[in-house]
Amino acid sequence: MSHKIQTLSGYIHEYQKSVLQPEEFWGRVAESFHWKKPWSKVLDWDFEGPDIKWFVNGKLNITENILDRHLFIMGDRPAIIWEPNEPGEEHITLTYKELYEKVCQFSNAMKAQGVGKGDRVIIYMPMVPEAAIAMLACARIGAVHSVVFAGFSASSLADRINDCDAKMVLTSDGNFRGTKKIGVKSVVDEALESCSSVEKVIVLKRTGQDVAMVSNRDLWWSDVIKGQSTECPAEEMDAEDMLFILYTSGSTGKPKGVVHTCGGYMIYTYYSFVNVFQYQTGDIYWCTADVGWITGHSYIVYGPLLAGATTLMFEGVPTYPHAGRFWEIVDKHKVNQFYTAPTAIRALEAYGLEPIEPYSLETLKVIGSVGEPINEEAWHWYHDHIGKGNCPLVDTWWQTETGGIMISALAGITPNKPAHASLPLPGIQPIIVDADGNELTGNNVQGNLCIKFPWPSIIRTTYGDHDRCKQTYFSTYKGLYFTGDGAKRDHDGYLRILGRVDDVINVSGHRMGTAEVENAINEHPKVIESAVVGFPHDVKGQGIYAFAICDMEGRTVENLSNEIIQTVSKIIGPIAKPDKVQIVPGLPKTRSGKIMRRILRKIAAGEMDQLGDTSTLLNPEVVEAIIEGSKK
Ligand code: 7RM
Repeated sequence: MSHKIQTLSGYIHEYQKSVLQPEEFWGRVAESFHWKKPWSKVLDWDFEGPDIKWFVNGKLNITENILDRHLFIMGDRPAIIWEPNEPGEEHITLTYKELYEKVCQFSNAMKAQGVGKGDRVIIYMPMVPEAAIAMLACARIGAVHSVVFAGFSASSLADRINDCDAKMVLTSDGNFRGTKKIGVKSVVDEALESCSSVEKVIVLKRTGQDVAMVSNRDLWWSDVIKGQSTECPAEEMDAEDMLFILYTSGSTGKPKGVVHTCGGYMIYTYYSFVNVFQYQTGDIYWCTADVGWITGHSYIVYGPLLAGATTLMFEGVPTYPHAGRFWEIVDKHKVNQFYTAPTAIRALEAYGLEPIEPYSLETLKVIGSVGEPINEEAWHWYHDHIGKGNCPLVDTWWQTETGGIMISALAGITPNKPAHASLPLPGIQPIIVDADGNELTGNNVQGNLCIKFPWPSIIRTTYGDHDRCKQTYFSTYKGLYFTGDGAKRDHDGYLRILGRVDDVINVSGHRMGTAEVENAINEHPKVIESAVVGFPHDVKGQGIYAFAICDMEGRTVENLSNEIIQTVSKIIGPIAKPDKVQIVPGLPKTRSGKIMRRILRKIAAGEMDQLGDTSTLLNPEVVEAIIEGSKK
């Protein structure tokens, strides 16, 4: 089964076919998968609804395409290599056959605990093989998984559990990250105080730390799998049945549950994986993301395993026990494709070249970047010092909502251009529009990035609130999917992503809604009003800058700032902590009472000379005071 593009002219040819005859194009890719029943129509769509169906009436189970299909030819090949946090601990290799057995066994265990097709299961786990096993076991029995990044707070976890009415939570006692041992089960316990839908919690023993087990609710992983068969029939799923929900931040307060379905997601994650990374049988592929993010779903678990690849999972952090850990792992496991985030590159760059020197990195063939725009300087460092100047660097642009990589070079096939995601994958039809939605054709244009035709892994809905999906993505410009990103098509016709044009901040590749952070800050009893903006940050890409009007009675600026930071950490999680909190006497507002974030963004960036006209503000005098305060 190969749909791998081999040459530049092959790319051009495939791209044209995919645009002129999309149904024929995707039908042909889908034919090489195992379907329990064939589809009656490749695509039914309407962006108004939105109502998008791929492989209509087709029946399948994604795990049959990941596991059963690979058993005979490559049952003994490694599927997952797991590298633990401690370099001294043995790594684990699971062959396709072993993965098959573990997934089936855990599927049976979940069924025995009352989980069935359509039930929602929360996975709140560290980066251990069982996290992938849990995802696949859900998919095997038709349960809908929702992985929540194990760094989120109890209240963020509770919001997600309640939003999707989850019946079960899969978790671990704790999590090793660098020098730290972090409680995980304790966070679940706290979250469940405000959740009534959860019937069972299954706990994997990882750190061995003490946990409280609630009787009739909490069970050990090792106990529930005891005596369970290592064979489990794969549930028949409609192509449009839900595969998973993944919560992501947007420009309004509450994270939304992005829904992906079985058929289209399977086809597109496979297709994009083999083409972008030019994966060859036997290669060792490593993506450093966490399974709590979409990158972990599509390019640690589903895409690679659908392709029969060997995917490496790393439990730890880039700087433990030393800043060369990534490179040590590349050499140790002979990694061929390495996929990481610009923030990790910039953080490691700060340690200089010394940590790289002991390692040859000679097995690398392809290096990749994802999560935020990669600045030219970081691009060159990554390309020269990690790729040694001879690995194509794929700058992959995509989103939780797109399910898979949309704009990227195909490694070694289409041209590499620093800081440019470059060209759309076959089947992807991006356009740049002006503020009124007019398409800007030709080169040297800049505007908002939209997609004008569906692709198989496009978002189907936002869980429990279809109108929110419509409003967020399909209403800004009629007949188009709006990405929320700005983009430029340069003089050569390559696309460069310029970052968000909405109220979303991208901190180290993690999306944070400004409203979400403001809501958390406003929970502090001393805060009267707040406004949050992003500002340029050397390592994180963007940092979080919070302006807050507060009642200062009984507080110093310093202790109140710290309390605000702690409040955000408690409510959302440490990843949302503001880098800077400024207590202000007022916030700049329009006459209709809207906060002028544009002005706050300029102040946060230190661009005081570019504030523009502030005279039309309701309270222009406050701007001076904020500028003064920002210099402290
Ligand atoms: C995969 C992922 C999506 C947002 C997206 C962009 C930004 C991601 C790139 C990028 C420039 C890239 N999903 N983004 N990749 N910007 N170049 N290669 O990150 O849902 O968490 O974030 O991330 O703004 O809209 S995500």
